[in-house]
Amino acid sequence: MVRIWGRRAALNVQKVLWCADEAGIAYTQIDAGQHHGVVNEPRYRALNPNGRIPTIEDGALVLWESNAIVRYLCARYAMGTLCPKDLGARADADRWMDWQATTLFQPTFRTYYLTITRTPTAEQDQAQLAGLHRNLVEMFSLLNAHLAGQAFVGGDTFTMGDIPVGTVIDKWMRIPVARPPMTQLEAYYQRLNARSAYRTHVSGFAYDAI
Ligand SMILES: N[C@@H](CCC(=O)N[C@@H](CS)C(=O)NCC(=O)O)C(=O)O
Repeated sequence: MVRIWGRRAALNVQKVLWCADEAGIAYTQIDAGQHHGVVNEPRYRALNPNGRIPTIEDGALVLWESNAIVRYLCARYAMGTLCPKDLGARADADRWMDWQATTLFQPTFRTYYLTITRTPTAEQDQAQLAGLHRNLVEMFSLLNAHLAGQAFVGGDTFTMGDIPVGTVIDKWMRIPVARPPMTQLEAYYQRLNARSAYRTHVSGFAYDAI
């Protein structure tokens, strides 16, 4: 039984829970982070010295970093489906996972999202927000164009490559900000929402849930 540490509303934990359900993995989830505490306790720091969430335990294996966890779970429990066997297709999925972590999310989307949802309007830096919004529209336009003629980021089938970007798209689609129409991205969001694990672990939460 895999143990997944982290509060359910956290985007990086949502990736892992969504992935676990897609892969049909038996797991237990343990609340940690924010008001749940736990992350500063020595027993948690022994598992994850960053004091961040998520962390998983699978037998003797302890792993942190959400995208690494998603890669591991897919390779271990969903090889040939969520983790493509073909190395080119796998690298393509990896590419979108890395793009989510290093280009889309950190620092741009994370800063934008946290400002919109956690900072009182009077304290928001509107010039900074406008710049971040411009960058995000450029990035989502790139993905929108990529999705023309294909259902998922790696082609016609859902893979691990869809999981990190899927969690960010959910927040982007629901935060109360202006979004230029993006037909393919909107259709992709609907396709993700047709998956019960996505509704359970991602879009079923309030966009600003803590
Ligand atoms: N790069 C790490 C980031 C982990 C991270 O920052 N997680 C956030 C939640 S999404 C966290 O631990 N926040 C503090 C908390 O919830 O107590 C990953 O992808 O796992």
